[in-house]
Amino acid sequence: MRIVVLAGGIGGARFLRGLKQAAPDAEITVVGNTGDDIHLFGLKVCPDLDTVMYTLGGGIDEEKGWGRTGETWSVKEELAAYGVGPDWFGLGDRDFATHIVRTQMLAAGYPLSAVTEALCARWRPGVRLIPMSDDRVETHVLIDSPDGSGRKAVHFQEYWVRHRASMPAHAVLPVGADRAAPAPGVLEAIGAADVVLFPPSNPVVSIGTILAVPGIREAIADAAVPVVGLSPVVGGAPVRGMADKVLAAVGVESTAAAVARHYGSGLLDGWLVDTADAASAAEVEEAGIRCRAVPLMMTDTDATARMAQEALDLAEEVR
Ligand code: GDP
Ligand code: FO1
Ligand code: CA
Repeated sequence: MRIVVLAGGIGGARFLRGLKQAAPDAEITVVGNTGDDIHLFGLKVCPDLDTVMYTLGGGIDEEKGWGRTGETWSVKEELAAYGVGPDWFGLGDRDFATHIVRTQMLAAGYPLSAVTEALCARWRPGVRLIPMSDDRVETHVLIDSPDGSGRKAVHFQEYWVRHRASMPAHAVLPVGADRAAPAPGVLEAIGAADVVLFPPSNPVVSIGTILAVPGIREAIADAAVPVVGLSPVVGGAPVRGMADKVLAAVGVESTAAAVARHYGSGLLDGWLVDTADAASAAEVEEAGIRCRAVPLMMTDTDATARMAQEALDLAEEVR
């Protein structure tokens, strides 16, 4: 079975670990979000691609959900000693190696998709990881200027990590998306898929950004195969992180049903909500999307595998 998964970082990566266990013989292609990418210290950092690669390759810092396990911070300390910032983004010594190799290969002319393939040759994630685009896309967020002089756009990472999304986001801007092309293999993988899954990733800055690349949303909408998603919102709040802030920016309520309606029946054939939100299944069905209420907490790989199996079962039901 060929499965295509649109993934952001932590939520998508953890879901993929369960999917691999639920469907060990499936050929899984992951279309990774690159809107979180940031250039720091002359290096290109790809947080969501690295989180998927490290998580599935066994190198992730499990507690944080990002970065490398067994990390040290000497380079970060030395940069701070030079007064060279930013100091709010935690890049560890092991992680720096990934960004050095990536930047070196990009400078040699390799596209990001080829670089990602080369990095995955070491990590062997057990899925094919393709960036959504080889073109530069960076999500920015419109906030009120702290000095009250109006509004300004800051890089997503500055909003998310430096400011911990502590202020309202007035708009989320995937800069460059409109001029970006799907990376080689993305449209082909979607066209050849037996099922497309939207994991419980951030609907705005992870899956939304991937769908903002011209051609990708259309390919999925046109795909004559089931598209099934899992809600990242349970009981009226994101399970983890601040997705509610960016959902509000795009006028979407933080409920499982609102997220399903946001994707729409033009994209989604099926939607899994947590048992806590079973009452909202009727609302999702009214939107023309088949809905099931199942446990959606990724407490461990077995629980996640059960969620993934539920999604695959729902796909067969709507096929
Ligand atoms: P990020 O790029 O690191 O933010 O990761 P993703 O965008 O891939 O996923 C983040 C989303 O995962 C958050 O909005 C969370 O609500 C969601 N999430 C995290 N853990 C769980 C879980 O156990 N169950 C569900 N349903 N969603 C989760
Ligand atoms: N997230 C944080 O909350 N704090 C950090 O210092 C941080 C550093 C970091 C370094 C490399 C990397 O690949 C990811 C990193 N993340 C960090 C996660 C990153 O900000 C993710 O993009 C967000 O968590 C949401 O996608
Ligand atoms: Ca992300």
